[in-house]
Amino acid sequence: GPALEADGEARAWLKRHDTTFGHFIAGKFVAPASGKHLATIEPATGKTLAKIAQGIAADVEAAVGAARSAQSPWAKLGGHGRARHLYALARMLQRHARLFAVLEAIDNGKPIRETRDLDVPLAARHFLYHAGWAQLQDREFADHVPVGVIGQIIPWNFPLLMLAWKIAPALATGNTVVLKPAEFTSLTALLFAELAAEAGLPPGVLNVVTGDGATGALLVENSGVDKIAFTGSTEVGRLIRQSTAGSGKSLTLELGGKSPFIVFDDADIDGAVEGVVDAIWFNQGQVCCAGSRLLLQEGIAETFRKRLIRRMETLRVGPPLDKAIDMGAVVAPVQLERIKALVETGVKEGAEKYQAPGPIPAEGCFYPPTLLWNVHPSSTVAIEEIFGPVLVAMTFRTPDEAVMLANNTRYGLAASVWSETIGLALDIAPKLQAGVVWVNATNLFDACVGFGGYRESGFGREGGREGLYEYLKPKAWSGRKARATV
Ligand code: TXE
Repeated sequence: GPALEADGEARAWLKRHDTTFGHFIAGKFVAPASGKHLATIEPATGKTLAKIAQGIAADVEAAVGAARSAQSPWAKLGGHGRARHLYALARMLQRHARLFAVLEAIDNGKPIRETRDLDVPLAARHFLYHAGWAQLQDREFADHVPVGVIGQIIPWNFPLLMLAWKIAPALATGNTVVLKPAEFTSLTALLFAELAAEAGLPPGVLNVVTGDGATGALLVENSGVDKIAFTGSTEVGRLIRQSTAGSGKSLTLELGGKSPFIVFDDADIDGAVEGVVDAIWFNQGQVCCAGSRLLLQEGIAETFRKRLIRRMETLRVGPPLDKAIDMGAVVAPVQLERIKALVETGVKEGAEKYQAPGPIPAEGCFYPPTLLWNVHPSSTVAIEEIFGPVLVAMTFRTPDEAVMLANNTRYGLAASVWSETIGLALDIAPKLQAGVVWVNATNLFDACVGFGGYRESGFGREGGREGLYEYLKPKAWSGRKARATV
């Protein structure tokens, strides 16, 4: 069928590597020191897609060593020299956009429409944006130096885009990188590293070590690493913070969220319903800033529920390479089980469950768009990040109550406010404890705006001028005029 034709190039790439991958260190693939591999499955079928290397201390050591040797020449290249490489990486992504989009869709389970229109172009955009900064660096950041060797650990929900968010600012500012992609979704990182080397990126500037959480922990503990940048669960973020405490490593964390989506009585209801679709069913809800808590003002709650359910009936769940689907598969069986268990808990604790009636594939990790209605603010599903296509809904009476409910979370990544009264929206926005507030909108991302959390959603920013400072150290210079010697 058409799906098979579409994934021909990706399958050919996998076959060229015998579907078994080493780490990518100092410009080439190297066999894992342990000799051990992990299977990575295709979420839509449950079948093994490829085998990735399980990194142990010797692999991490080799990668950190390669990054260390490459760092000083990379920094000495200067901003303009590095900008040329970043532009080349952006062009490389654009040239192979289709291959990346297909590989990402089959490895992660997300719709090809999203990888084609968002993941890949936004990743390219990140390199272009940071190439611009690299060109300005010698002038704009003369009183700063690179941090050095950066260990970067990324999650599975946006594998390629998170790679771009992490490595573009680090490389632009003269650092070198050891990247540990998530064990479920390492393939686009390996493809990227291979094609980056072909595009002329010097060996050792970007190294990829694959493996599970244990490999990540080894990278965090490695004494040759100057900074750790992590995106993932709040639990692992806490472990990393503990293990880097007192080490002299700097750290940035982008963690979980339970972001509120607040709709006032006077909102454009149809617009807000579309906003909800994007907020919670984009990428199967596996988005750290997903608008997962719907807060509705009482006057429109019933109308909103009816329109939302009508819209849910039109959402199509299916294989990632089908261009007509709205939702693909969730990333792995363990994640599917987690979602199912949390929804059961929600129902036990009193929520009314509504699921879209459309057909979903029998095999693979599929889960329907789900609404939990009448959720009590203290119930588990109102508090825990579900990280799946599950929306929980609550109501409020007054704007003050909306703010209180919205901030009633340990997280603080994002928030959406919907009202046609701009004065009301602008009054509410600053009161919301979140790194980004969207007004009559949701999920707007821009390379030139720093993204990151408050509270247990972490610290540090990615993107924008502020994101660059995360990869630079201030350096003060002062002294006296040299006394002339006779
Ligand atoms: O995340 P982990 P998991 C949340 C979401 C999800 C839950 C579990 O709620 O259901 O976390 O997902 C590496 N030291 N988010 O278990 O474990 C791991 O190999 C160093 C939210 O997959 O945090 C992977 O590369 N590294 C989130 C990365 O950390 C370790 C995105 C993320 O995996 C490690 C993902 C350790 N001890 C999950 N243990 C978001 N906010 O975007 C694991 N890793």
